[in-house]
Amino acid sequence: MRTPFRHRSMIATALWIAFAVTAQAQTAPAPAASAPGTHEKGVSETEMRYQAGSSPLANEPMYQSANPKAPPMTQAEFDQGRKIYFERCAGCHGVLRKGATGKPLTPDITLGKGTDYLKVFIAYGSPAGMPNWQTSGEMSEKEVDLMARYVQQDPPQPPEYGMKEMKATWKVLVPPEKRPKKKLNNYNIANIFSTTLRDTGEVALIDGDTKKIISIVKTGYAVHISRLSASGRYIFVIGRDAKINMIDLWMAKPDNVAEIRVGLEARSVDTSKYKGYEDKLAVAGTYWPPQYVIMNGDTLEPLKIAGTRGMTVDTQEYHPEPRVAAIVGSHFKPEFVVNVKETGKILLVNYKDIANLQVTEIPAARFLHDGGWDASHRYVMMAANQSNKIAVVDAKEGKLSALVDVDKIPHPGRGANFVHPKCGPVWATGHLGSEKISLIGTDPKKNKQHAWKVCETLDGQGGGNLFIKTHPKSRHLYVDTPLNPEAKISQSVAVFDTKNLKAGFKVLPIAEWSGIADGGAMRVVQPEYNKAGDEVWFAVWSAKDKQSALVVVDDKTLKLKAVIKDPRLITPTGHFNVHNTQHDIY
Ligand code: DHE
Repeated sequence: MRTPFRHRSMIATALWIAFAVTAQAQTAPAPAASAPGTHEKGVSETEMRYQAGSSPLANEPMYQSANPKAPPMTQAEFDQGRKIYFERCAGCHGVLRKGATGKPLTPDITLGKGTDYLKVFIAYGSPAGMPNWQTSGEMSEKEVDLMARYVQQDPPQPPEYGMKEMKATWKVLVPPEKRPKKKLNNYNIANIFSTTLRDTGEVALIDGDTKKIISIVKTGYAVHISRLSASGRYIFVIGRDAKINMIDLWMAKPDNVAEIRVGLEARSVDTSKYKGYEDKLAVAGTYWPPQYVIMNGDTLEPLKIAGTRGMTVDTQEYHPEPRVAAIVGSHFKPEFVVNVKETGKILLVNYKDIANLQVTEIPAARFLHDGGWDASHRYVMMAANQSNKIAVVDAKEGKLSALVDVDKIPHPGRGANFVHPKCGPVWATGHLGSEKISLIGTDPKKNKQHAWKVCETLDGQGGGNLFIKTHPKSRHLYVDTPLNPEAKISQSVAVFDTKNLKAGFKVLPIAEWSGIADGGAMRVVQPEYNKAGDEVWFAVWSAKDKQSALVVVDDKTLKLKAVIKDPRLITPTGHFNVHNTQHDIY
């Protein structure tokens, strides 16, 4: 049965689930069972909840400035308010409370509203998407009163983080000259998977051939993604605390060879992929401070930091904290493609001459989040999720090719490329806010009439999709729905036959196949192919104290092939195949 978010209560439940998902790594209590159910506008709130995950900034010391007009607060109350703010509110309202996907909450606005008004607002929420923190049981009456007073104080600013701070955390654990001169293990490293173990701050390196865990490597807090060096030798892992670990796959037992903390909060890392620059540079973007840093690809030595504060793409107003979201390395030029979320700009950062850094600023749309390459690797497709658009950038010409309207809250991960029977090559995205899957034509030469247009829209199982995947050797397209409020949908995936899209989708009950009896949520996340493109791996993401697993599906038969279970596989989420990630195959 096809189940989009048809009912308000489902949307509301999804919001709470999404919140629980993002907050899982933190100490925040589980959301109350009762869903808010008070929001009329609805679906875009899913993303609000999704973004409302706890920030590592909650633990940063910040200065309390006394605003004589604001209601008094003791230092202890202020510190508690700050902690709650960064655990619950900053993801939407911004670190400096200037507004992001949520409304601004600066004293010039909040003081005029007053404590009583703010208390009602926080307790009961609003139709525009503010959650009902008190009536949902998420905050006590006392906490609501505290937060109503807190948001009238001057927003404390987390510290900046520059070269000095980066260098102080930078460690080369094994210098390049002491590293192996050749591969010292027998692993087929192109088919290793790096699996995020979100809540333990580790990645599991898994041998894709034998399905055995090679090693568990310590990384940053609430670790987020893994990316590969151009040669496929090094894995770069970034945590939400902006810690990067560089793992050498040539070692007898692959392990960390360098690490650095590049800021206070981050999500993205990538490497130089252009010919002649293979393994030379790495780049990471931070949520706080709003900046990106180019590093030596061998050692992680920070070389150049560039800030992203500036004007928004549409109203051309100053934004003090535009976060850096996805970054990809171009194959066409010595450039990194950097998404700046709040200003809605895509930067093409040319790394040929780092001292005289040349940056091309492409106007896209606000709230750029994730995205990836088309099959030719010439066009990069980036989701401006709150704008319901996909921005297409021509990496060869350095220009915006199109802004394509799609459905509610596109969330492609890196997307999926295949050849459509009518439209030629297409790139696909699913949506957090609906069951739709948009297929966008990507061939302006031979299929011009379909290029940069939605050529077909498929109906998937339901909203709450995060990742979609296919492989050049496969005829299947897998669509997960981990944030769907219905367990049946969040615990399974839809699979389409790309040669016969009209047939609709089949449902694979991945969580059931894992054989886990009591995993709690058991969300099925992120399809990822092996190197050969004949297996697809899924994470069955359970609570921290429950059993999780990886489930491997035979792509030809769509039957269960293997289940990987191990007490060390705690909260697996993303998993990244070395070969496919190295070559941007998706
Ligand atoms: Fe992610 C990619 C940000 C929550 C799993 N996530 C990304 C990227 C960004 C991002 C900017 C793109 C990185 C790139 O390509 O360089 N993610 C955020 C958030 O801000 C958000 C919404 C809230 C938060 O507090 O972090 C968030 N993400 C999550 C989750 O809750 C997920 C499902 C589980 C987890 O591990 O935390 C999650 N995000 C992922 C994964 C990718 C990702 C698996 C990589 C997808 C890919 O195919 O490349």
